[in-house]
Amino acid sequence: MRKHSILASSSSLSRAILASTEQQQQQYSKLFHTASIYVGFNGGSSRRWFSTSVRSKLSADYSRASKFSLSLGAFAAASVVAGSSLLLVKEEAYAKELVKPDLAFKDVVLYQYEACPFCNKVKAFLDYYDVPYKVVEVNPFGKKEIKWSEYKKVPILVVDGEPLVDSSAIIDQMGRKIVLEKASSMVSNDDEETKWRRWVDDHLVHMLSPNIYRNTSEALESFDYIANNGNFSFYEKYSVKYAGAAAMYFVSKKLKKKYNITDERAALYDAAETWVDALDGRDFLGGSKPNLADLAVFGVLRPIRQLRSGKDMVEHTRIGDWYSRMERAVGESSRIKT
Ligand SMILES: N[C@@H](CCC(=O)N[C@@H](CS)C(=O)NCC(=O)O)C(=O)O
Repeated sequence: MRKHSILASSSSLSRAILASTEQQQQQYSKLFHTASIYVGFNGGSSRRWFSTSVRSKLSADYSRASKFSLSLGAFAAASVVAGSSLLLVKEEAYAKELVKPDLAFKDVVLYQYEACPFCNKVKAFLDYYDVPYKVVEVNPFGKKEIKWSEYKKVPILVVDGEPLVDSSAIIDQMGRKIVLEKASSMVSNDDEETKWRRWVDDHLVHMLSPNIYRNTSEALESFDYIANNGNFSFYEKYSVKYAGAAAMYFVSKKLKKKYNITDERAALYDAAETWVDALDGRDFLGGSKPNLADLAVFGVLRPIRQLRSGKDMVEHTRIGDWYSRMERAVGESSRIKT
């Protein structure tokens, strides 16, 4: 009965959207654009699984090595130890960058939507540089959590009381805070890095909505996660899943037109291949370590990775190896669980 009425209301909503004026459609679009970014899964658990399995693989290697050394003698043992060290060196190359304790921030709070690609870009940066942060999940209807702010979008990062807005600007400013003292080339005007960071904001992010809402089952898959992980009241949670999925299905068709996309999957695969071509055989765009463009691409793709579209992307393109290296490099989330 309840399901029936929800479906009925979502189909009236769809009809309403189809019949609405351009101005009304913009309002629908705005309402559900906000909900639309609630897509994806917490990459933390898969990363934890990954690092745990790498650790257990290494310890299994060590335990095998010691048995081997007992039976074959010191020479063999030395070779195995050398082999394991090589594994460790490779693992180290993919490790996160640690901010020195004297540069640590006292209080970092991220106002976000769990699956917003821009918020995930900031999280990838904070996780990679191991900056501990608290998260405030904003309710898109009303946004009372950011009432204090004139800027009404997320992410907003409050660093020791100072609010920073806009994902790329936040990363630039945080980068400068760290780099000034660290004297490394983390924030550079490197043309390649800047160019690909822009590509993420101007091109890659626009591939997401048309893909995750491309048909009713993918739209429902996306909104199931959104409903269960966002900050919604009991009633909002149920209406968001069905009404949101129905609305975004239609909105995504409009977005396809706006961004000149004919086949959304092909466009997503094409973007993934373009990125792999840009790597030009390197582990990361930054070389042996990720740079800010690597972190930006990884951040916006992370929310869709476990959805149908993300799985298809990894299955049908060459991006998977780089993505796995990024998971290892970014490592565990530095989010403070409250
Ligand atoms: N250029 C901004 C875009 C931020 C943005 O559009 N955020 C969306 C969530 S993904 C938002 O807050 N939308 C709220 C709204 O449009 O009312 C950034 O990079 O941070």
